[in-house]
Amino acid sequence: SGRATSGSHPRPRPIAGKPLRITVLTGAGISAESGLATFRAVDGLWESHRIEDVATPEGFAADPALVHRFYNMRRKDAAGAQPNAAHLALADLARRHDLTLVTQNVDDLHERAGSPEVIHMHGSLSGALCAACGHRWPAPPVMSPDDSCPACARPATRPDIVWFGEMPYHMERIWDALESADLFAAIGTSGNVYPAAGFAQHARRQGVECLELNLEGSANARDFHRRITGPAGRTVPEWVA
Ligand code: BJW
Repeated sequence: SGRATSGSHPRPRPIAGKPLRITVLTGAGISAESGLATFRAVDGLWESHRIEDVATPEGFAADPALVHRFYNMRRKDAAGAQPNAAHLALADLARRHDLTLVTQNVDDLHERAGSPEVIHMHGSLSGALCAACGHRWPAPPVMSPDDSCPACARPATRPDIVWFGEMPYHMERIWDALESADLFAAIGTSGNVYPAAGFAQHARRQGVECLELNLEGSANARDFHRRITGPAGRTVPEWVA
């Protein structure tokens, strides 16, 4: 698959005045220009720990303080970041089309850009979850393993994040939105982590046009009909214009 040239991609123009049904999946690449690190850009390490060691239930069980430190840092970084032109363009797209916005990101930059509804399939930095009773509540800026659950009082708090081996959230709604879309677009995601990495193949099999916006071809690039190559802060506003 070569570089897609601008002008050859399907623009989300209304057909006969009717808005299109568009399902968008975003990944870490859309927040890169807001200054938030992607997962696989460097070597997937954080303080010499493999991402798989801090983003798994087993990693949390082995060293909850380490995992909380990782997410406390991420929460602070996200709070200090601003939405970029790509987040703003997707908020604008929702005003003109029937958009289902699914993100793998745990930051809130889509919400702060004005997107009316965001499906956080991998959870959110703004949520706390009790590993003992399943109660959810808004996360404080800094969490610790000693924090007790407001519902059951047990010290079993964790970030409300979907780790490896856990079931991503809202999957039924997401499969429905993929199947009923006119267009599926994946923005800034490397196509390494399932089930999100399988969305394009799933949509394509239902006859849905699939478009990728990325700096480079993703691991599942062949599942897309087209690619727009470049930084999301430029390509997404151009695409939705
Ligand atoms: C730019 C840019 C710019 C840079 N402009 N672009 C086969 C089928 C199904 C599942 C599996 C399977 N094989 C293995 C699994 C299990 C596993 C998995 O997929 N493993 C793989 C590593 C193989 N999946 C799971 O465990 C998932 N759960 C699941 O499958 O449940 C089913 C089940 C459960 C139980 C029993 C039975 C079945 C859960 C996955 C949870 C992922 N969690 C993480 C961490 C938590 C969130 C957090 O801490 O933030 O989510 S992992 C991490 O990767 C994070 C991300 O959301 C996710 C995806 O990363 P993303 O967004 O793609 O980022 P990068 O860094 O990889 O890529 C950035 C991209 O942007 C690059 O392409 C750049 O080029 C681009 N870019 N700058 C545009 N400016």
